Amino acid sequence: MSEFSEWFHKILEEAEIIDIRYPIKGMHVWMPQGFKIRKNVLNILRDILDEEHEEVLFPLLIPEDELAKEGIHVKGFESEVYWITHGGLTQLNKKLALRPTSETAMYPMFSLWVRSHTDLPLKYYQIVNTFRYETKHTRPLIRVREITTFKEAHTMHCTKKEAEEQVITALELYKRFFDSLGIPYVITRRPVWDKFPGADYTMAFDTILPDGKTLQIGTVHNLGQTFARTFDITYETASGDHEYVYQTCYGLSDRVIASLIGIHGDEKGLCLPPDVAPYQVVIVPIIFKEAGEEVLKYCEDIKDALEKRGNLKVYLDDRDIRAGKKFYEWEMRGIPVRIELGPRDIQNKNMVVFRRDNLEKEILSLGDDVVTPVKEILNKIKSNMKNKAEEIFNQNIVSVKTVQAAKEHIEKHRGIVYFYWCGEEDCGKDLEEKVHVDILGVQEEYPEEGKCINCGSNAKYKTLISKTY
Ligand code: PR8
Repeated sequence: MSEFSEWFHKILEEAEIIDIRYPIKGMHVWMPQGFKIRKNVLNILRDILDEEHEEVLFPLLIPEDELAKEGIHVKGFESEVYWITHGGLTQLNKKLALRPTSETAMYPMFSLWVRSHTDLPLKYYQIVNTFRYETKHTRPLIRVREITTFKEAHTMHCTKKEAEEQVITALELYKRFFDSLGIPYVITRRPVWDKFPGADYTMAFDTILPDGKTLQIGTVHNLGQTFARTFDITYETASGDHEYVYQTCYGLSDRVIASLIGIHGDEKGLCLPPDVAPYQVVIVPIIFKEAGEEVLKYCEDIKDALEKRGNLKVYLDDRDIRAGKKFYEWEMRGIPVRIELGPRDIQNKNMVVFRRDNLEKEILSLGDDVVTPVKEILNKIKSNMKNKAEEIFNQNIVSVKTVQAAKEHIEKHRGIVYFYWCGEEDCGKDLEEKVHVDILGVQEEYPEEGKCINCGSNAKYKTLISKTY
């Protein structure tokens, strides 16, 4: 197990994010702290998506014949599908699949819903669990067999151009989402051999985890008309003709939370951006016998003000245990701000504010308004965390001129390496083998004259490679 992997497992357990001891491989239990983080992340995501999508909820089970209809799609998923064969003691005459994703659950229904060009565009999403019998090594939140937090959006459009524009829109929505969590990313177009089964092309977001391996944290697929033809999703044009719709779909998963934890965490444990932390502020009263009540009263007033006027989530930790133990616990759980308050602080009209992101203490005056300065600190924490993560991320992306240099760099430093490549599948696979990496994907077309780093023919793309999860 790598150092990061060990840290990650330990923190999931100690910070009570998930319990991985559930007796099915790749399926885990969300614990209260983890559930709160997950809920806050989903609130941000829903706010963004609700601006232009509508939320729906489809059944978990997909009839075998629907799943099998789209040939390329089913081929891509056949080794990963869980099947239900019995209802009680009765063998079902049609097997039912646990959805690995919901195209084949949704699109037969879409075919009933879409009638006219005036119905389009249609943009739906759902946040559900999906099941994939992953054969690669499973890892909590990173590669699971029950993806408990699968956000899938599905859109339909009249024209190819509109679907292409929707891909750009979806990328923008995801950028906003990841930016708000301070998760850095690169966006590439996946090579053809790695696109979503049935898609025309796939765009992907990848981030770098602390061990230098990249994690795909979101994908946007342009489905063209492939599924529309299979599931007969047509609309009537203004002139009365019938046309197939153009579709896109895009998804995110528990991996967002894995990267949130991995990227911002440190040797003390979790470090959470204020917007998703279960509490933004924890107040620890420093109580001595004689001044206990007065200190608690002050703490309660601060809590009240931060909650009511500041609209913040605050926890007053008045448990009868040592303050040092409380400090340790809340640091490990990544709560952004800790306020410490004892009799001497009250005398001096001060309170101590500890920042989890840089581990520094500031003294704030215990004046009329505690809300504004605490909110300012929370904003600073948010931008500091984002900047820090981006700085590290950018340091881990380098360009190389030769295959040998790519190999040496990846072996030594991991991270992302980029260069120029011809775009041919044979050459790409050869490269992957030589360097023991995956091609993440390509970015803008190569603008100047240049040669492919591997085969020497004309280079077409800026290409990113890495060791991947
Ligand atoms: C689609 N259909 O399904 P995608 N564990 C955790 N996260 C995972 C796993 C796993 N085993 N497998 C995939 N992901 C399309 C789009 C509806 C929505 C995450 O696309 O197969 C990855 O971050 O690319 C991936 O980008 C995302 O789910 C969507 O899965």
